[in-house]
Amino acid sequence: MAIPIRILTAVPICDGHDSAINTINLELIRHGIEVIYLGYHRSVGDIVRAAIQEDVRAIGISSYNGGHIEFFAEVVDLLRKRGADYIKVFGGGGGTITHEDAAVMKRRGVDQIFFAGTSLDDMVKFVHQRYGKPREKRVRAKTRDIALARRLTEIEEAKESRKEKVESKKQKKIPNPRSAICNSKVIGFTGPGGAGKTTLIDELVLRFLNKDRQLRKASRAESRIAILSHDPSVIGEGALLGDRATMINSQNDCVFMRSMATRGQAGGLSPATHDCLALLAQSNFDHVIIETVGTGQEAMPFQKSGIVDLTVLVMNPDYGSRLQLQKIVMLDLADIVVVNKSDLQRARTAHNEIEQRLEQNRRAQRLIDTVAKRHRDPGVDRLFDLISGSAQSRRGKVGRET
Ligand code: B12
Ligand SMILES: Nc1nc2c(ncn2[C@@H]2O[C@H](COP(=O)(O)OP(=O)(O)OP(=O)(O)O)[C@@H](O)[C@H]2O)c(=O)[nH]1
Ligand SMILES: [Mg+2]
Repeated sequence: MAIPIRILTAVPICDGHDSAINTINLELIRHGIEVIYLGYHRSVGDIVRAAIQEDVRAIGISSYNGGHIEFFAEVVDLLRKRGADYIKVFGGGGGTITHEDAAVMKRRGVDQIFFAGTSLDDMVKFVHQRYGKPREKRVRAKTRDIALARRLTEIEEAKESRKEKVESKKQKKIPNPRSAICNSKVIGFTGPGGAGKTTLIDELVLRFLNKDRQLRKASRAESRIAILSHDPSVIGEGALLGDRATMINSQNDCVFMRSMATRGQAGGLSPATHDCLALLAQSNFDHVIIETVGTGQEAMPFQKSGIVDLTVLVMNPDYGSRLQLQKIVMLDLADIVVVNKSDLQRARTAHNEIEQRLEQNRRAQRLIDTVAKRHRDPGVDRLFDLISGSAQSRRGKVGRET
């Protein structure tokens, strides 16, 4: 089975024309490519950081509002400065980018520009031919993020090409996430599709960064967070890895984010998750956050021994009725249950029903209501206090948090 090509796509700063790139993303995915979509209105720095962390083969930029000669060239230059000129740059922008502009852009290091009227087939063919070949032997990584990103790719590709025997030798060097040298706190987020997991994580990251800024003023110590985010895909097919487009605050030098496709594995994670998580947990991050894909009633994604310290189940108030709650296995296993979207009408009923369900477990689980899409939401503040360890010690029973 061929290893999927990973590509990052984005629209430049001050440009909201995302309709073209959405069409192109879909076509690439349909042809087996994994597309990490960063969204529109993105700076050169955000694009380059994301491309390095995701260890993509190339960056596809869609540009309509002018300034493309400078913007594309700045991306190429910053990749070079960061020691990542193995990542190539290509793109398009209808009739906005002229043939003369494209010639200048190519001279400044851009691989290819596509013009109005090019068929989607031709673009897909280009990506396969230019970026689908096996990588040349890589030179020594110039930064720790490049080294980490490559190691994650090696783990993922070894699983994919069934070289587990070779990989298992290397894996002996990767300790279990909970072993002594892994000092990161690993927090797992799971829950049904669209419950608000990504939005919530991004708000929590903002709080981590703000807290860190205050601490740094006092001690000058720098802390970093890692995020391992999952989106679904079937074996041999592409995937849209779109969490970066939602995680605005997490596009920050203090955050190392990696998007993974499940590549056919059921249950919310990828075949390579455990080993990638183990690697991140020993890579000097203070917190490692993992988000599963949207899961079903039977899912227990973190059950595999020792994978996370703390599990958070994010629920949508619209789960159905009390009967559905009886079937959700994670309600028995989660340390913290969040009723997100508590701005919605059914949220109060949902809170009461879930509270009663959790009381049956007789475990020290916490229940918190949040509105993740609202900035400075007090529910998210409470969740942050619990997760970051600054909250009071856990109560012995389910506590009402609102
Ligand atoms: C649709 C559109 C809009 C929509 C955008 C919807 C959306 N969410 O994307 C709306 C109506 C919102 C809009 C708004 C504006 N627009 Co407008 N818009 C267009 C329009 C008509 C089509 C662009 C498009 O999506 N084409 C469809 C794609 C699939 O086809 P294509 O462009 O031919 O691209 C081909 C290749 O280049 C390639 N390609 C494109 N990108 C990429 C990326 C990669 C990685 C690859 C491999 C290939 C590739 O794919 C296609 C293959 O055939 C163009 C005019 C035009 N005909 O180009 C103006 C145009 C881009 N808009 C323009 C302007 C000025 C604006 C506004 C500023 C208008 C205003 N005053 O408010 C705003 C700005 C919005 C913003 N926030 O940035 C100008 C830009 C002029 C300039 N550069 O100086 C244009 C050129 C119109 C014009 N002639 O004046 N716009
Ligand atoms: N009304 C409301 N909408 C929210 C809230 N939080 C998130 N959303 C919206 O819910 C939608 C899904 O949010 P995501 O954060 O992508 O949800 P997710 O659980 O990560 O989704 P998957 O990863 O696809 O399972 C987005 O449109 C958010 O803006 C909230 O508190 N209230
Ligand atoms: Mg998500």
